[in-house]
Amino acid sequence: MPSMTLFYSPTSPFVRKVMVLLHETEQLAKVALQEVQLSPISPNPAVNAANPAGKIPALRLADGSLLFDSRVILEYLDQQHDGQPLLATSGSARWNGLTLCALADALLDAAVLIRYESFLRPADKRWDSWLAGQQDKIERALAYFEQVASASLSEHFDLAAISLACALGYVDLRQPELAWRQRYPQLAAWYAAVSQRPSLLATAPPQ
Ligand code: GSF
Repeated sequence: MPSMTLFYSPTSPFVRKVMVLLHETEQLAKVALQEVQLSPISPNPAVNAANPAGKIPALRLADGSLLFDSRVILEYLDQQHDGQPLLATSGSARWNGLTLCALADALLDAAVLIRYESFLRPADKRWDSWLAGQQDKIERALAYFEQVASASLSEHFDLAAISLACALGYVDLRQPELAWRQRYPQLAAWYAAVSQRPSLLATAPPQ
């Protein structure tokens, strides 16, 4: 019987991070999924009641309390299993891991904002310079991950790796024309390898 409830959508890359962690740490049975639909222009009342920011994921715990956003939920769930922690609990490994998580989320934020700007916003109100600024953030983040790919990403499929894999999956879904693999071959090799993990295969977004 699940003790927690996750506000969920199969297409949300931020929710996917949580689902991948649940797979990796064998905690799926603890969490019931409450599927919701939302966007910044069609908010969801149940989500707004759970998270004032009106965003998913949000996680309701057994005692009724609520956690958000995805990074907080990942850290919480990482402390609820007996396996090897997916984020170091102290020292420079922890700060480095959290920094890589933050950059992966920044990459994903930029990709989601581009999606909203180019899909939701009326065509006559779109702002090319703003879109270009978001695209530059994606490019700089990819270049950074290319540099650290072999040193920081290879050893362990940790919270940073989960966050980055979900961000790259979303970029592939929404910007297939970006062809980032040609420019970032080490990152591409890393992603090709981790993409075969059951946790990522099971949570791939519907096309
Ligand atoms: C971002 C969540 C988010 O943007 C986190 O949880 O890490 N910093 C937050 N979620 C999107 C759905 S998605 O693109 O995964 C969302 O809920 N958007 C609705 C809105 O009103 O922005």
